[in-house]
Amino acid sequence: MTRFFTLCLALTTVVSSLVVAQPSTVTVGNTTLDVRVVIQGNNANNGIDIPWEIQWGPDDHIWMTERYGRVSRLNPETGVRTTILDLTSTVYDNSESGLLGLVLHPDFENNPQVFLAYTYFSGGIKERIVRYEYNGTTGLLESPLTLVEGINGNTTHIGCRLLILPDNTLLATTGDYQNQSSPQNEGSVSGKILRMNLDGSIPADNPFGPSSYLYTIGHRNAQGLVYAPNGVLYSSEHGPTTNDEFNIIVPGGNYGWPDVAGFCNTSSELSACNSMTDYQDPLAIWYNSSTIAPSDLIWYDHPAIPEWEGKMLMTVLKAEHLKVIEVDNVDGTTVVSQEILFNNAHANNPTSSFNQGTFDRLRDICMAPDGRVFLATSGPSWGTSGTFANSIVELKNAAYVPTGISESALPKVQIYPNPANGLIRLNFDQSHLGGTFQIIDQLGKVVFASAVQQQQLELDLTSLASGLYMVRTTLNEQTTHQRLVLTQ
Ligand SMILES: [Ca+2]
Ligand SMILES: [Ca+2]
Ligand SMILES: [Ca+2]
Repeated sequence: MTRFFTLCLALTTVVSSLVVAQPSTVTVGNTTLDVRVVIQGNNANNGIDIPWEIQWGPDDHIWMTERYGRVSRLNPETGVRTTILDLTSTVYDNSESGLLGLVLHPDFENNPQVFLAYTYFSGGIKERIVRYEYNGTTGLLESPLTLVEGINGNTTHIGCRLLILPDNTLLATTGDYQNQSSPQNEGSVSGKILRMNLDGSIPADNPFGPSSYLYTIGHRNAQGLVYAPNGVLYSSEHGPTTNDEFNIIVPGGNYGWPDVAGFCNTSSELSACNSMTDYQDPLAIWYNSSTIAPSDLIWYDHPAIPEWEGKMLMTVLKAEHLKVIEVDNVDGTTVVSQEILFNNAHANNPTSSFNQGTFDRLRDICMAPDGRVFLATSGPSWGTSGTFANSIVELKNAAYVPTGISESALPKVQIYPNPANGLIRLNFDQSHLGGTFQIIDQLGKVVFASAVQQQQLELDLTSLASGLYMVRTTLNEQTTHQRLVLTQ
């Protein structure tokens, strides 16, 4: 018994030493943001392993990859994480490789598809891009369709950021896989950004021809992509020992690597980039004396945190900060301001301060439709799983009051019973008459819609699957939402 307690004490000590204390608030300009840890742990069993991609889904959950091979839906309110795909036996997970990119179909309600990028081993380290179907009944990713595979990989320099453009084509970054002859070789898909249709076929208008996946060439290892509301596609890219890059991605562009690093500004670089077709210089570089390791990019387009509205937010690994990037509002082709947040030491000395960030290494970011921001953190060091704490952290301006349409102006609908086993009665307020109501499933799909013509309505919903639904009532552009739980 004594040995048992000793063991428990030892385990408790090890685990608690890996749990990182986050501040309860952080300040951004005049705005105070509340900090809340949604989930934290140092391995897959006690929380989360290294989270690589987080994206907000239409089900108001965070969809997340962990590098060792798990895909999850994370409830951002409760921290409950649900595995929707276990790829641990398929993924090759070593150093920076593993299960990395994830993106949801932009019209997820009608096309519940999830795209993943990961490394696997087949006569060498390779990379694969796969499409899955999300089954809302089983809560699992099913029916994988391989879009592209056999892309040369390595334990580092493997890209894997995914983005879907407004024309419903999928972009995937690939790294040079430590092979510097690949990025300028148009016969290789490594060191590139690839563009494909959502079934893996090649778009007819691809810039290197209808039989080439290539969208842009000359990349070392780009791991940030955002399509901004100004119609410009921005990218972050890891540089070698200096010269991390912030680029505008144009189809057919050559981004210079390995002949040009950062700006084309040395004599050998100038002769190289002058001989390239459609060479593209970066908008900004970080820094001349070291690298910062830039990662995910989002465009923050919400008034909840006014200091960030209309700017890009970029997570930074090595230099442990969140970078706020503002571009001009004419055509978005120049950087007009940059700010380093959550690492005062680095902000005061951007060329030499590391490992002093408030949240440690910041790998990924997403935002909720109400303006909250979520960060994926990965400990204080570049290392393997199990050696540091990872977390998903919420940043929220609690003082923000939404303006415009008032949610509370419309009275609630009474729903009986709730939870229900299929038969429900809705009691509408007199003021609802003439409006409409909808029942919406977890994927945002409208499963029932009707006008409000009478105050009491009985509905038979036994044909719907068990689960959480939303009853949405709308009148004169005012809307109210209520939860409905079906337990069939
Ligand atoms: Ca993200
Ligand atoms: Ca470049
Ligand atoms: Ca240079």
